[in-house]
Amino acid sequence: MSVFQDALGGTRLYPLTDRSISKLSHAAQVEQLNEGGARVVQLREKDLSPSEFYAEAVAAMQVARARGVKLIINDRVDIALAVRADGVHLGQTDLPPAVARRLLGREAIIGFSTHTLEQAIIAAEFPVDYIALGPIFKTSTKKASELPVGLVELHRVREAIGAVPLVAIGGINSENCQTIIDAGADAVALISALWTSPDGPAERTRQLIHHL
Ligand code: 3NM
Repeated sequence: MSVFQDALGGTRLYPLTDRSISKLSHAAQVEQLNEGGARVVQLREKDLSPSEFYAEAVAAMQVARARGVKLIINDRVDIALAVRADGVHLGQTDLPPAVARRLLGREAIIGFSTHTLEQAIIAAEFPVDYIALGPIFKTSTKKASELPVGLVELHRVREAIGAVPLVAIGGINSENCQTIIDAGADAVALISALWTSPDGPAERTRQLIHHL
């Protein structure tokens, strides 16, 4: 089993934090998500300064360690290193995965965002533990997101990247998540469907994990 699949702990849910939607600290979000059974969480932060994000990440790591949750830091290899996170999630314009691997070591979980079949094929040769593809559907959470890739392209990526774990992201919710798994994703990454759920994030996390 890959380190990423190991981190998922038998679930297919990969939740991301979002302070602006949830109105909670990253630490409180990790707590809520783990309350619902999440085993791995990505801290995604687009507004705080590095020093503020560092302080939030330290607090989130304390919660994660106490609860046995794996934490992946979005974009920032320096912060992942500084807080001894379990890994980093890189975008197309972040540090190259091979450089992050050199800095973080063999044990770190490294994920990489792709938005087309071509990018995913290239990414499959990189030293990454999973490839993310998105947005699968229309999303308003990511500023300047690319055009939706859809289920057919998701399936093509699945066929093209062999055994590399595949995470689908963008516009995924309780209604469409099963179609994503059926199209070949190993896990679904969600933001707004968790943090805007009328049932609350912990309960929605629980439902999704049970459902998938
Ligand atoms: N990355 P929601 S789409 C963070 O396409 C992110 O790589 C994307 O939020 C990509 O679940 C996206 O609310 C937003 O649609 C996901």
